[in-house]
Amino acid sequence: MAQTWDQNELRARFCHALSEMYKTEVPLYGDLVDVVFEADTKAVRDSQEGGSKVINPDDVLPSRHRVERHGAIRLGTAHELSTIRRMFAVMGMYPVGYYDLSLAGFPMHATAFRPNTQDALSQHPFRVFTTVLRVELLTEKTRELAQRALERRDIFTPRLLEILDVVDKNGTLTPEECAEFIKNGLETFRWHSKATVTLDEYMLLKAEHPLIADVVSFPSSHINHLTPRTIDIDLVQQLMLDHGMPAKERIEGPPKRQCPILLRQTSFKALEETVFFQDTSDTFVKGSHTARFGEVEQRGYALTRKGRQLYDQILDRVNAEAEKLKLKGNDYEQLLQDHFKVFPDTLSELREQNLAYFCYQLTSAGEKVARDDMSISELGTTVVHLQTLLDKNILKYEPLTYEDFLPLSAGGIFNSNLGNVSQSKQLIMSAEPDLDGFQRSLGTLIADEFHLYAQMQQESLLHCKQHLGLEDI
Ligand code: OOG
Ligand code: NI
Repeated sequence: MAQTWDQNELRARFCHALSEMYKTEVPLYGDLVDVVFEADTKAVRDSQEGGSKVINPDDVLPSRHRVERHGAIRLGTAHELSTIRRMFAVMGMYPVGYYDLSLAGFPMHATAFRPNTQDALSQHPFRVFTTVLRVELLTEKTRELAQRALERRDIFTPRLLEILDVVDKNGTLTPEECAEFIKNGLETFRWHSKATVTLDEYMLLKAEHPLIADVVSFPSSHINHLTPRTIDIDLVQQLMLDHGMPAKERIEGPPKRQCPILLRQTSFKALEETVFFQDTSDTFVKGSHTARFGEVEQRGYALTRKGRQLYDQILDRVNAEAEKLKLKGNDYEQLLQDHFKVFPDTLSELREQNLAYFCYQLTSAGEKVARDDMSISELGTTVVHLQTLLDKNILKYEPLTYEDFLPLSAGGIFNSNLGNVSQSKQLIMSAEPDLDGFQRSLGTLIADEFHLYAQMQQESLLHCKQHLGLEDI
């Protein structure tokens, strides 16, 4: 069915409106956006002045960077998840990747709602990491309390639900309905300082796990952080400290490299905010809650399964050794750098060893070959090896950007923002992942992120093959 609205445009507008709302709710996030702008401007200037840093100007302007950000929300029920799925689909955002957070001791699992084609990503790459509580991993005491509180709330406005029904029934949205969609959609993510539980109940939930309290105690699924993308995260970290912002101690993820891989992230620590808890006599008591923060990320190359395995192996070794030797701070960074030396750090090695995904394109010489059939025969055959086309400078390649998340570094971020966790952590850590259960609640299948990258790489090769008039590459 032909759509009557532009999903990419709606996503861009929604992301902008959400960012503006979050700036008024968490002013420090606005400061962070300014710091990112300052850092990126400086990084571009330095690279243009011939500094040592190699920055691909395509990565800078006009680019995704100015607008790019991700957010994170936490949901409580299957109904909330399936409705969020319908809401994000209106903006061209679909579930990609399954993240089992029980590995890090959280009674939750997650997916990322994001655009899933290169075209949509290049138009506006907004994504939302969406966690869902696994009530079956709670103790009986908190499970009942959580279920009761979650049943009572409705995180969607009635008008939003009507609009979603219109989309499902007719596949159409008028410009007025799009505007209402944004206005009503924001309500789902708005912060409310009035809790839906009593202070005692909150403390009980929090004692089991601070995240349970965050999911269950409020009438909406407030956005818990927004994350702009930067081209120089080390500089942002430095500037945050210079500006006296409560920055996290270290940048999560891989170390700084010539060829950046996956994702590096840092944040300012969550703020303690005043909350009014229900009282038995329908009045409120004052308390506080710590959950909302601002984060920043630098995106690197998407790794293949093989590349990702190597990354995970190295990180596991680093963490085991750091724990044994009780290494922290600079010592930890040094250990990380040392261990990552075995991860190839040139584009050609990453490609030849099948560690990262790439997009192939015709060079200008290649374009000439494509225009002039005669030159094709110079290649001698209609089936040409990819390496030959690269050697002959007919094709070139560039790495695909990693569009997803790193649950373990997410774990680091969770931990630093929510204080210590309880003994029930051990129990949670022994739980199995539950992809089937997640998909059942979602009401659809989750796309495999590796599959999406492989498909993009394959499509770029197909495109080259067709242009060169080859049978196969
Ligand atoms: C989600 C954390 C995941 C990231 O950047 O890895 C995330 C959460 O805190 O709910 O956003
Ligand atoms: Ni995040």
